[in-house]
Amino acid sequence: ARLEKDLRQALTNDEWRLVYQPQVDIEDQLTGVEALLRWQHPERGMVSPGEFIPILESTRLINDVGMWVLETACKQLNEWQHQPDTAHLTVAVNISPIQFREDSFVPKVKAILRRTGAPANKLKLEVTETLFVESQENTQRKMEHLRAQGVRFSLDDFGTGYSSLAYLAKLPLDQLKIDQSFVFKVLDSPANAAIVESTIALAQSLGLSVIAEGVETRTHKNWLARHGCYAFQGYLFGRPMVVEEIEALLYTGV
Ligand code: G
Ligand code: G
Ligand code: MN
Ligand code: NA
Repeated sequence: ARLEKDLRQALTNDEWRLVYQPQVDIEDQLTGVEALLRWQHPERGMVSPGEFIPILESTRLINDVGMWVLETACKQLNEWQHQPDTAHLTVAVNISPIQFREDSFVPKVKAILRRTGAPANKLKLEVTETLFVESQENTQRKMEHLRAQGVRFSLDDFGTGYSSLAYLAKLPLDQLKIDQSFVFKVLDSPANAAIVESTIALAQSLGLSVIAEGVETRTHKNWLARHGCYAFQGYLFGRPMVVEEIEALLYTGV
């Protein structure tokens, strides 16, 4: 209850922060970032999302906080697009199904794009399979609307949900994100390796790009590249960090 009360005040108290985790290509060059939310609590210090996202969702506070995240990420995109060294960078933002299902979601995203001047085609929304379990037609319509504006969709935690694969044929996705739980085990579990190989093949045959998260070692990266995955995110390239550290990577390399 205390946590919920504090969460209700976090927005007005200016306690939300975004950190950014690098996404790189086969040559370890920075191609973009994933924006990750942190709560700078006056007494508890940095609180991680595992502790507060469920509460934000059950109280629907996720709607306002999620819009703060999008707006902050889009302001960053707008700053980056005006400098030659950063103009190519994409920003991925996690979207809770609760937030996506709001009637006002699409108009709000469009308003944020307009207000911030961010290039829509550099914005990637990370959604999860849970979103596709119910009201598929509504979901499809909303995704198509945003896709028509240039916004891209990446399917987070791929393979960890319970939904069928039928939605893959219908929804305007751009990318599958291989979940870290599969990536961690590719070297020692043949079953996991098979799942990752099949995911890469599935993405290729559907014309989607594929990115692996949770890449912690050079050996993991090389295995993934050998099997046709050429985009990566994980501690090998960098932890979630502040904007200044992301920009420094462009000059020093990861
Ligand atoms: O930041 P960290 O790597 O600890 O993230 C833990 C979980 O919190 C991940 O599943 C991530 O998707 C989720 N998460 C992080 N930031 C956001 C956000 O801004 N919105 C939503 N809905 N989830 C987030
Ligand atoms: O569910 P989502 O993909 O949004 O979760 C991102 C989460 O994964 C964040 O909490 C981030 O800190 C974490 N993460 C990113 N890269 C790595 C990694 O290489 N190893 C581990 N253990 N966690 C990672
Ligand atoms: Mn994510
Ligand atoms: Na994930």
